[in-house]
Amino acid sequence: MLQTLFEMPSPVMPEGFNYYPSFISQDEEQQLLGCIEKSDLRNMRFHQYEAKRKVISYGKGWSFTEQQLKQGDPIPAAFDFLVEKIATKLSIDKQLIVQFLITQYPVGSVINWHRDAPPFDTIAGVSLLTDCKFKLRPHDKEKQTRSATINLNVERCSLYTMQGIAKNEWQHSTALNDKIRYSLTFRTLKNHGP
Ligand SMILES: O=C(O)CCC(=O)C(=O)O
Repeated sequence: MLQTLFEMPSPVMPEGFNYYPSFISQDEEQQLLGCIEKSDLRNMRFHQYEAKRKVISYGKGWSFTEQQLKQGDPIPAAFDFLVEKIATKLSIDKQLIVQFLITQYPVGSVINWHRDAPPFDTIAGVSLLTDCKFKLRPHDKEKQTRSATINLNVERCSLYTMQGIAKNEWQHSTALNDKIRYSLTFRTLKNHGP
């Protein structure tokens, strides 16, 4: 009874944002962590600034400095099962997933408010090792009131997807984490037709 009284209602998310708890199993999480161990993650650079978080990008990555897409190494085959699982959830062909970013958030790191890069259409994020406080607020400054900010507890092993209004008209960020977290982010391109 007490638990029911104090349970927080699920926040109302912007159109185009979907959340799927327990998207991967704990065994799949371990398998992914094993693959990540072999990846050469480097501190994220943004112009002269070096962020605390470490990343490695595969496929068509977005260069912030040059403001264009750059073709990188192909997505390693070890992650195929996850690409397929996400494509199935999105009801798309797996070939449309053209970008894969592994991000390691050391303790005390964040990703600040931003909108995702313009050429991308759908973003899919899987969280490993720990939960994270994921925040969304309108991109339009006049609408950025305190009450307009949405906080969602994005759980370990969950998936979120963002497209349309949620991607283009909202910004997102994460709160400071107190445990190491990995985020696996997959992206499709806009205008991917023939
Ligand atoms: O940690 C996350 O899930 C957010 C990732 C993100 O926003 C990004 O890579 O641009």
